[in-house]
Amino acid sequence: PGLGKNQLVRLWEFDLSTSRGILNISPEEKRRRLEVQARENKWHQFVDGELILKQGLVEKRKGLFARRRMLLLTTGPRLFYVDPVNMVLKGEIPWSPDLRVEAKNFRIFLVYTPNRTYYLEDPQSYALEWTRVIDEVRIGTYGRDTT
Ligand code: 4IP
Repeated sequence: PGLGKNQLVRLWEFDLSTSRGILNISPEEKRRRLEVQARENKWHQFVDGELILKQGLVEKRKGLFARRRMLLLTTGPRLFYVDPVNMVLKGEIPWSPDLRVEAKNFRIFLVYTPNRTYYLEDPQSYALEWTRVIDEVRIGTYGRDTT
């Protein structure tokens, strides 16, 4: 039967709650999770073979309007967003050592990149969790900011 989506999510929550770190998994473990993801996660087709670390529906605001998007944080690190109605990859938030994330409240979080600030809203109020995971991936990839 394999692992369900919720079990996978819980596995990652376990990683987050320990000192192990979200990116610190063995190659076999990564291979195993990728295998499950390819088989059971319908968003797998959009992530360029990367392992999904966190996924969730958000409203991405640009100008006056917001678009509902499936936000996919993966190894790499990468941050993809997909139109969940038409099942089309719409874009990617570019990663760099300068990327920063900030929660405004339980719903709204901002992702700062050198050329654009992304306004994101989690209708389920998991904004703090998003910022925590993105920050952990940032620090795990580029190191802790000392400035
Ligand atoms: C669109 O607004 C959507 O918000 C697009 O998001 C966004 O592209 C466009 O910004 C913006 O003009 P309307 O749908 O109301 O026209 P998405 O790509 O998720 O559909 P990105 O991807 O860049 O946020 P521009 O400036 O990128 O075109």
